[in-house]
Amino acid sequence: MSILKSITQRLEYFRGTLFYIGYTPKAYQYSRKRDAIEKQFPRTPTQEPFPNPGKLLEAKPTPRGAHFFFEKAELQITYLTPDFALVNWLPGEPPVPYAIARHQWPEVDTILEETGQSWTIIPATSEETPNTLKINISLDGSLKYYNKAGQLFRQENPPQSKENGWIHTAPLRKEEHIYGLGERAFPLNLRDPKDGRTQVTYKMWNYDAAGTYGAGSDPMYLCIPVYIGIHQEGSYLIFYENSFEANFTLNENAIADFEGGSLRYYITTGTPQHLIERYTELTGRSPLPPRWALGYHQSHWGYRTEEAVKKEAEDFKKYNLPLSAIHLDIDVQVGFRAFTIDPDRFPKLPEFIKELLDQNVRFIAIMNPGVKYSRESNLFLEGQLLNAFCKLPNGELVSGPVWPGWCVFPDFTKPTVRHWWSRQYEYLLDVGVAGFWHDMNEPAAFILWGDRSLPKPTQHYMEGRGGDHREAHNIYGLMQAKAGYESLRNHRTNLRPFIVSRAGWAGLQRYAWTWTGDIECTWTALKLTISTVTGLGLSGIPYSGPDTGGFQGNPSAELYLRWFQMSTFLPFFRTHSSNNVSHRAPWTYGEPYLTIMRDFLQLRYRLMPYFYTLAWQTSQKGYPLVRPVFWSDPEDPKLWGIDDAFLLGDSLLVCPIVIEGETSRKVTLPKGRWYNFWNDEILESSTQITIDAPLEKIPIFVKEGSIIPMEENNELTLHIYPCSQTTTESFMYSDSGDGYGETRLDIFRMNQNKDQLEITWQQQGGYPFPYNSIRVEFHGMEPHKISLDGSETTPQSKYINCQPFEKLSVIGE
Ligand code: NBV
Repeated sequence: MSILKSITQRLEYFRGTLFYIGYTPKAYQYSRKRDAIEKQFPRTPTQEPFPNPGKLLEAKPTPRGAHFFFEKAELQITYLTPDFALVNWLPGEPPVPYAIARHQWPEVDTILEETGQSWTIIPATSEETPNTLKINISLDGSLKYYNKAGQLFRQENPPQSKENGWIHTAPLRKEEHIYGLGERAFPLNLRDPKDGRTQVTYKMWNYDAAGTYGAGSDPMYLCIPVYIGIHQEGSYLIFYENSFEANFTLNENAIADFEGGSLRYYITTGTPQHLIERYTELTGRSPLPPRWALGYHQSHWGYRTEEAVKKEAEDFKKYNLPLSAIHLDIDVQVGFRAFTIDPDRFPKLPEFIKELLDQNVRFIAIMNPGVKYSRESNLFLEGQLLNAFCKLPNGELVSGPVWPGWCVFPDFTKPTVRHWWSRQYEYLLDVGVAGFWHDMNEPAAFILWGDRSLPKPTQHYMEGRGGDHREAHNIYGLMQAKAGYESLRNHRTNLRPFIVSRAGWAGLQRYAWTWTGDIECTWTALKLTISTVTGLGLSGIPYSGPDTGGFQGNPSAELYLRWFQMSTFLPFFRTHSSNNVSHRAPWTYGEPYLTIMRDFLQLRYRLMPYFYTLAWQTSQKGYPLVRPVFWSDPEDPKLWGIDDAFLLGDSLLVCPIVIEGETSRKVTLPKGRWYNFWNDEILESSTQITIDAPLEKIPIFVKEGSIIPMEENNELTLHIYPCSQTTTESFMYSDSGDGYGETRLDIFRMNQNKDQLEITWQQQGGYPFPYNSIRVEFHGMEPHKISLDGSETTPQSKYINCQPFEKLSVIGE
């Protein structure tokens, strides 16, 4: 590195550090104040604690389940579907249903039977019902869950009630793997911390991992009390509808220890696909994003002026790099205040945004929820009139230091506040801002010690039923996202909303994407991104991605390149970096890195029809775009622990390089045959194989039977990867890319019939076919004779050009 560069980096770091130090006195004052408030308003018990519910006294059938009366507690079991039940232990105040998207479910008949020392409840279904859930209730309050095959897939001990909250213990099997819990900086299997510990306690408390975090940091910004368990006797999902702070300990038991609220959880069983489908049926699915959002986003905490943003967009053009959006961080604001963009530094914002848009680049604006506590701030005055800000039980405003200085915090659990907040986005939408980036919304405040959020006794409206920050904290970001989403949806009705939110809770997927926050700039962090993004997907959040290259620090050229190669296949593909590190973009490190990154970036854009079809599938079924490797064969225990590779959809297996200096890596292929994406070599499912990965490649495999749609210059290429025997189905979803107009689904069926490969093509929907020409490219075979809707051709190469067809047959070898 040149001496000049090194000096510049040091100066940048120094400037960034000074920036933080400036907040120290306020952070000190706030930490003391918060502690004093928590002492002044101590918590009162909400219930009589008991170590167990006592003996079962009575069981009564109810319309879709049963009600059990124990000496000290009651248990209500309600079936939503024959394989999905709500288990509710009383006493306990019901939660405000912030997570829940679906409230009405079709009738389910159940049968309650006394079976010796226990009761059993089973749905009354016909043989054809694919999945069922049978629950056995013992006289002491322990529960056992069985699937349709009669396998016992989960057991729970009698719950224990505390003065506030509950402890729920479920013995785990030795081989059981656990995934989910929202955003975690741990291996995918949360039971395997891989750092010498035999157990980990994961905290449910959205937390600003301020500045930088790495493997093993906990909690993180976005916690969700949902997990998937998988073992030899099946798999299941459990979601606790409780937003209070909690500790989830995973050792030989899974222990969920809640600081408040009721013990209320949903449980279902089936394949991972089925679990996610059910969970997102309950908590909602991500609407289809605008197509551009699946492109590349560039960001840096450091673009201060119009010139800086302009230069960035121009450089992307200059280097022939596609770009979909630029994110503007807090330094474009006036005094770091929400909903401001400095008119002096952006003197012609609407024209400038239009200019960017003409180049297909969107403008995304950041926003923090804290409102500057000052009569100089209009937002503060408006909020005061509306009684919008969080208060203490004695009516005093809650204030804490954030970027603008002392801030007050809108209570997003109040509908009028959400509505008021929603209106603030409108003028920025009119100016042309395409989407919003919600930061610091755990909510976060600056501290020197203790918790980085609001004092626990802070009062919240909670849709009228009242509550304090202990319950509202984890849903704060979720409700801010709702306000933002509804604003974009209602004010700009012809375009789809785009919001990326750092914090959230169960159901965030209905409103926003997320990114994995201030991740450190290391190889371990690169690898960690795979488990964090995959784990979020298994918690119902399908759109996420990291700050490519890491947030805090300057990655080596190799680290940035390897990270970039991985991010090419993640739903949210963005480079972002802190204000005290060097600007980072694909050209930063010169050649050969620039050319390689350009190739990957172009591949990402060529894959757009594949990504967009996955996005459509997510909106229909809730499946994450990025899936764990075991998704393709959940019955193979060899796959359960893999977290250095991932599936993008069902067809692509992506194996990033996660170790410095490596130019090959080991890969485990799930069952079936897989094509090496780079050279079409066909590989059988295997234990581990070693695959070359020179700097310009990472191993990628395509599952046999796949048809991968790719696009370039208005030409569609259908990449055909023949299957050995079976019939497969592939889809391609298209529409205008934004808005709510006509849609179209192209359905391809591939069938291998002895030496003949047949592909049929059907179309649904009114959107016209969006390509000028089509190329069909065959992989792993030499086509000798092709019949296209009856007319025969002899191809000269591995591809043909054609128009949409109904049936294509190929003879080849
Ligand atoms: O707004 C500045 C940063 C932002 O760049 C980053 O992405 C967020 O995660 N923000 C955090 C606040 C400051 C963090 C030290």
